[in-house]
Amino acid sequence: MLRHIYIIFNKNIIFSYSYALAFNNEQFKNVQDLLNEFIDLPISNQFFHRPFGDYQLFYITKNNVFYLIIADLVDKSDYIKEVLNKIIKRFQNLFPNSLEIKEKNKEKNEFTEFLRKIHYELHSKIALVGPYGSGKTTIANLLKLNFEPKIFMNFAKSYKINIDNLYFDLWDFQLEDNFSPLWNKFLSGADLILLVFDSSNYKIKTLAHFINLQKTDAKFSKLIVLANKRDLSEARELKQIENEFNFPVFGISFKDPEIKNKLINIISNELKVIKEFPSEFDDLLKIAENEVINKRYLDALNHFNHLKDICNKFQEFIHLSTIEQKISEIEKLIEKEKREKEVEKFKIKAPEKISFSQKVLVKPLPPQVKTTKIKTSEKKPIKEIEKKPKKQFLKPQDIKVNLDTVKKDSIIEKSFDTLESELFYLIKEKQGNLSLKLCKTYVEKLQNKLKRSLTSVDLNKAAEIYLKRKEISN
Ligand SMILES: Nc1nc2c(ncn2[C@@H]2O[C@H](COP(=O)(O)OP(=O)(O)O)[C@@H](O)[C@H]2O)c(=O)[nH]1
Ligand SMILES: [Mg+2]
Repeated sequence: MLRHIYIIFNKNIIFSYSYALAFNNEQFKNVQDLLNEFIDLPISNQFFHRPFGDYQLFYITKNNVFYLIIADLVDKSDYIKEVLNKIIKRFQNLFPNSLEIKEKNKEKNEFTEFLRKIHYELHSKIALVGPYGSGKTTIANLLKLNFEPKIFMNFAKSYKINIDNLYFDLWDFQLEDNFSPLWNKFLSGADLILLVFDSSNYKIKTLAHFINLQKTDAKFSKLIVLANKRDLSEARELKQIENEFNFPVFGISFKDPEIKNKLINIISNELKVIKEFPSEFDDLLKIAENEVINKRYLDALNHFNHLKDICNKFQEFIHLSTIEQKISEIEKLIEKEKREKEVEKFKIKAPEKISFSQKVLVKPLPPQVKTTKIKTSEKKPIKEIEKKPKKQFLKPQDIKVNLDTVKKDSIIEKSFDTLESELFYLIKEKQGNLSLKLCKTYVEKLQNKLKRSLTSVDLNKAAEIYLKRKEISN
């Protein structure tokens, strides 16, 4: 059966669709690594196929767009190739420019609808197998939808059934012969085999025969064993039957009012059919993004982690990388906020008003001496041309401030009240720790040694030297 469809353009997944689970995130990264080489240097219009782990990869590049289908090992490349061609045709038709798939919602829905139909038309097969009288036809009648069954000569009938919104053909064997040679044909190409036996009356030899059929003629088909008629074999522990039979089994009974849901669940889990993707995903994404805008980073982180879990659960890798990137950005912002708060705590705040207890006398500066250029021809004594300078006053228009530079500088430069708090912050930034008091002593010693006021470069060096010494002493 089909599991995932990916459409990749310019190395980005521009569309993905999932029917059932296959690779988890880690495994999918390996798939991408494997295919990247091909995506980088594609051989256009050629269909490729290869097994990978428990599944198969089918892919082709057409008009620079890379199409990938992940399907089961049991699937045959002839019909998957046909499916792929149909998908490409419809995709090109709906989105002449590939990236339009991200914007054209109506067409995207049409495309998704078409992909559901593709699965329906594939007639993915589930085969009911087991001894005559074990309850196969009873199961088929319980699950079948109101469709005309298909009849295959005299030996098989198939019914449409629905498992978590996906359609399957459920095949029921019609002959009363446990060892008929037609069983091989009946099993062929099944995605899943349901081996049913009467838990109140069975022969190990007959069951071994059916298990053997699966091993030899349908080795890529999944197998579930159903111990039916548990109402008649209640007295025996299921474990006891399993041990005797040497196979894990699900006990079921038609006397159980929940039998239909129970059977659908067993089949759905085995095939890993994807339950409906949460419709609130897009809303949750918007909420999470809003939390970032409003700087509520912890809430944003919680939301994004929840979205990441949904993506992983549903293997929706198209969103996963952006969400992971968002999470790492938010984690950095949280870390930064934490650091800033810590520095804030240790910052020495300047008093709001500065008052002086003593009168401060300010001496005027000596008047500036104005000199005029002396022409060499006029050999007048210097003293003569020295005039007493006039008093000069600044007028408002003399003061020009370039607001742009003022703004830029104040953004770039961190303002620190004291040199020691700057040093404290620098050491903290380099993952070290030195108390403000010791920072002050350090700054004073340095000033004494250098006999000048310290620059940011000096402080940076001082922080580095301190950390290096600490590292050596450790
Ligand atoms: N007591 C009991 N009878 C069942 C159960 N399931 C099926 N049967 C009966 O077993 C008989 C054979 O079932 P059928 O579906 O025709 O078996 P098939 O030959 O494997 O298709 C029928 O009379 C069913 O009503 C069950 O869970 N409990
Ligand atoms: Mg029958």
